[in-house]
Amino acid sequence: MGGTLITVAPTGAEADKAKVPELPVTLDELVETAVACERAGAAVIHVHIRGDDAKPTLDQGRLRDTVATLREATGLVVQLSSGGAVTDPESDRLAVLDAEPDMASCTMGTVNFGDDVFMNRWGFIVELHRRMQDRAVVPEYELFDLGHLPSLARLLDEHGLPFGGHVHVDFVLGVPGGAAGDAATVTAFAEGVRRYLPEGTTFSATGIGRTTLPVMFASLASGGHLRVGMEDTVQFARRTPVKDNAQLVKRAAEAAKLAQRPPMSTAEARKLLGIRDTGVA
Ligand code: KMH
Ligand code: ZN
Repeated sequence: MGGTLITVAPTGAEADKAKVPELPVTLDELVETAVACERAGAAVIHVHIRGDDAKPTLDQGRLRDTVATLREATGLVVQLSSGGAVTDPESDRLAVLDAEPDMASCTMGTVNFGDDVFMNRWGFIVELHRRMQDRAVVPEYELFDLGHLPSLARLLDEHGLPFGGHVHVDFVLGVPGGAAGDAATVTAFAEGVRRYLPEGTTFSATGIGRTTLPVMFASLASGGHLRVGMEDTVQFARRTPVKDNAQLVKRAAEAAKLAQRPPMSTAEARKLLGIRDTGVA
């Protein structure tokens, strides 16, 4: 078995900078965190950006600057979130692809999201998938519930494989309203990948809040990859806030080494995921 792909999700759209001062929200903070996380073992960065008011935005100019600056400063695979915040309209979420990232997320169904609803209509999913095929952007399919597995099988069956031909999915577990963040659920998802998705499909998993550790260890035990970051948890341990994203990546890298599947380099990640050549090593 090969190495472990570590994705860092440093910001998200939900945490409040006023309550979590360590959250990277400016471009400078994001780049500083990206450099530190690459050094600690991350190969992919899942990016949500914030405006001057530290609130989530999908501003096109900022997205383009962010992609260019991260490419200049790091070798990380740049994955933009097309999920945005629950309030973002579909048109803005589709326009994320205009910023020409290496990858973008694509959530495979509507899910309750705490007190909100994270809306992902079938027609929207199809449009996002097809635009990514046209623009040579590699999707990371986000699965919040078991039903998202057969939905992805249907998408691939009706609309073809993603750009590059490789299918990579991420289990997002422990969202209130979605699948639970525990080892049994990771096992069920991993089994579902084998049952519904093309041979060679790879998966990572992330656990929200206190489910981070069980999901991390269960994913490694199931042959999966890891996503960590302050988008998903701002607590490092009980009563101990996360210091910074690199602290979470370091812990994931240590766990991966213990599992004898050390972190993949960015070059290995590009090859595995089938990222188009943008001149970045
Ligand atoms: N912020 C959530 C509503 C994604 O990035 O694609 C959606 C999310 C998923 O974070
Ligand atoms: Zn996200």
